[in-house]
Amino acid sequence: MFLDTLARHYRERPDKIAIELIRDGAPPLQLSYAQLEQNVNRSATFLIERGVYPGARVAVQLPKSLPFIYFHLAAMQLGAIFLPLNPAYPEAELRYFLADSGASIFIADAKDAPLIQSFANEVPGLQITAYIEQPTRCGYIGTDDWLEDMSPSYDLPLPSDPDLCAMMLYTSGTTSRPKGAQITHGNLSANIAALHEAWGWREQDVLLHVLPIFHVHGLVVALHGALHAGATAVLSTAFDAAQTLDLLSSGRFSVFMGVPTMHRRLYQVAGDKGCDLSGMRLLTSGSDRLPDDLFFGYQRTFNVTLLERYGMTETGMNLSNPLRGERRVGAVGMPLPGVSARIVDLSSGAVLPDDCVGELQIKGDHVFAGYWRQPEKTAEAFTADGWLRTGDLALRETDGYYTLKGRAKDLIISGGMNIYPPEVELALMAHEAVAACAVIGCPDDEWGEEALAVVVPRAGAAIDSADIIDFCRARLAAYKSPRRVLVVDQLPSNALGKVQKAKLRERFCR
Ligand code: MLC
Repeated sequence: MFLDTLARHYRERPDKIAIELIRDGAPPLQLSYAQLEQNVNRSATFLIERGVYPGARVAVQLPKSLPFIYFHLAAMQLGAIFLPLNPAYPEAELRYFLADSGASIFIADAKDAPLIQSFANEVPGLQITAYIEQPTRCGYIGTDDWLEDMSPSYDLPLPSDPDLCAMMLYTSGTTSRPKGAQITHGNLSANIAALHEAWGWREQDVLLHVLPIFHVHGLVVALHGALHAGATAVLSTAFDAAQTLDLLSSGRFSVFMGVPTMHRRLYQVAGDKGCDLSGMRLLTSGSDRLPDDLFFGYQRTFNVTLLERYGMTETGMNLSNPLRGERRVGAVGMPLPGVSARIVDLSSGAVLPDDCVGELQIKGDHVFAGYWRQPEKTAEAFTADGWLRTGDLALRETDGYYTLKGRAKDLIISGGMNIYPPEVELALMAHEAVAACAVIGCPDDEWGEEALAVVVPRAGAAIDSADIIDFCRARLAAYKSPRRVLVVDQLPSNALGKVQKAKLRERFCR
């Protein structure tokens, strides 16, 4: 399993750089595999001393930093369930995630301590809050009190049950509040082994890591990918297109992963001058559809062909264009090793032949174990014969390539982040001036889609767009809040009273 492979790297290449953290105004901080092991073990001791036991939920809301990685690996090592939280979540979301997961410990950035202390004792089950000082500034290699005080000796066996939950990633839904997707050790191992084989990961690889670290893309596909290979991951704490392009053109890196919004910014920064990145082994794009103009523009500008792949939180990666062979524009490739895919008619449930559009369904050891304490939602996510319904529409071409054709689920993807309209609509409905609302995604060159709120005011109430946006931002992370608000007298609905979002998109998306 992934942790066993990592333990082998700790032993076999102790001096090799596992992680390098790029810092503003200071030299990069380098961490060898031996130092990583030592600090992960110290962090495990820290957790044990605070009562963490196998199965406990360890919630962590830290910036992209070394302590985040230590606690991630330490929690999994202890058989606990790691729960990463986006640093952008406001109090209302934090309360929900902590309460729903039943986290017993919450590790957060010290700057947020006053806010967290103001509500922590109201969260059922939460026993311990621990604060880490300014992780982005120093990065911690045994120089910080909390780590130094901890023993690095650690002799508990690594988890051996593939069905044990390793981490929980919250995803929203089309009808409910966010649900915790339970990812097991077996899921992680199956997916990382498949990617290792398909993408030819090797020890010599140097990954430039610019993604957020609390999603499956940045955490599993990118970070685990590099660590599983015994390679080096160079972490930038935020994405800056000009800095990233400088780094990519330095010749040091072999692998880079991004979402289309990042790739578009890189391509715009490079401009007509371009930049030859053909020395790099692998540049991937995912988390949202890669537009055709970006695929070709990237080829012209950088002399490389992006490799597009398809995944989701509940599964990790499912399909990928080939490392060698045709990377087809507009296609998300073929099933990864160990992954089965099929296309199913949404109304009859019949499996469709090639070239027909239906729902993409997935099976394999990488598919998650269900939603945390939500058996009905878990049951809805799977067919009777055990296939995961992705909610994405796709077709399989006769030569085996899959192409996405739309969504059967109500979802907006903006800059690679999923925004679930029902969750935003729930927030909007709490506003006293809102009688009805619908949130739709409109195409946008930079973000892929942007969220637009269409709002019906209560009788006699006036809608102030800025106020509505601020209201949402107080309840939801900023990226989920609508960017525009439009006021209408009435929402179009069908005979069952369901809002016809397609009509709204036709009318309001420019
Ligand atoms: C930031 N903002 C966004 C946003 N990201 N709004 C909508 N959608 C987003 N994705 C907001 C900020 O809050 C800010 O608001 C304003 O937009 C401008 O911010 P910015 O500085 O331009 O944005 P930046 O910080 O540069 O972020 C853009 C980005 C980031 C593309 C780098 O969104 C990002 O890292 N995306 C990657 C997401 C990802 O890793 N997804 C993987 C999910 S896993 P204001 O008003 O406060 O200034 C998954 C499975 C799979 O999907 O297959 O991979």
